[in-house]
Amino acid sequence: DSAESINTDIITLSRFILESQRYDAKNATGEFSMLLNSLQFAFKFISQTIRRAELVNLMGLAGASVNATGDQQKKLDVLGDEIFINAMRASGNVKVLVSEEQEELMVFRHNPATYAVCCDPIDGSSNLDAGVSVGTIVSLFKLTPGSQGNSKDVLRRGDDMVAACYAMYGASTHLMLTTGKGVNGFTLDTNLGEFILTYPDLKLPLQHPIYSVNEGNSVYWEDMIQQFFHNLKVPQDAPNGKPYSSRYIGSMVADVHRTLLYGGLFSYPCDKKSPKGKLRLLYEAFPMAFLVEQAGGKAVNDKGERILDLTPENIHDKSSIWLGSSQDIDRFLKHIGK
Ligand code: P6P
Repeated sequence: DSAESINTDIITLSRFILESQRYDAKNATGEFSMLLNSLQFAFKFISQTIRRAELVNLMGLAGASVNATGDQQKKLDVLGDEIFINAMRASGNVKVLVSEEQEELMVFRHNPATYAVCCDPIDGSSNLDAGVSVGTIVSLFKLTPGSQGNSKDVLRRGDDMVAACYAMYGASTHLMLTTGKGVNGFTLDTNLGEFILTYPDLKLPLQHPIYSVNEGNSVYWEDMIQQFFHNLKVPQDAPNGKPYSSRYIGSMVADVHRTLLYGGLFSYPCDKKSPKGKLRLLYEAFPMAFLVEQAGGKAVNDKGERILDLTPENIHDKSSIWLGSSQDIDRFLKHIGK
């Protein structure tokens, strides 16, 4: 680059958090900055591990490769989980951790810890071998006074979340983050090893003619849902008389990322195979609903209930989900009479 074209005042994630903490001077304990630094370390490490895996064939291919000592190479989702757990334990301020890869809730006996973290360390990992973008999804709750370090710290209403984010490991590594004051997006500069602010105060379009759903499930949907998607495809019924385009990657982070940037509608409805839905409430639906709402969109379930009004009974509870541009979600709500 010629000298004048280099931006010499880049905003890294660390600087962004410090500046936002400074505005919240009243409760700027630095705890949140510390936790976010541990989170971003985990995202960088997972990102690098995934990219290296494609070279050293770490991926869980059929008859998984074995290393020199002959022991079974770990699949990437197990590696991602270990990386994430170690980073959260080392942060010193996480007491409770829920992971999609761990049947039981994990408790770290730090004191004083401040946060409970729920995560899907590598969401969409079944697509990894095909080089499809995958990601890490995280929801954060602040411990309530008198917390005993158990499931009560996370079996809470979605609105109790203090932050949510995902890292998407695609052509670049992107991080979308909300702390309840809008959504900001960052892109990993691998030379600097820093996440750089690239999507300040992101807002998704009010409406966009894209729907994203696994149509392979359509015979298992209830009629009302089949009719809704049919109407999006029939020109005279479709909004503005033009049929919607279908875009489905099958990796939630990638489908939601596209929805945040372009708008439209993403859905995983309940069906006869998955009567409670497929996606998990605590570490898929909740964080994505928080991000989409903060970007000006909406997130509801098949019954039209707001996702962030729900409370899980168990840490791996599932939910149907419809999220995206507010006018597209309103069209669904109207269709079901809400
Ligand atoms: P289906 C990936 O396995 C995942 O958990 C999400 O990332 C994705 O949105 C969904 O499941 C895809 O499910 O049934 O369409 O393959």
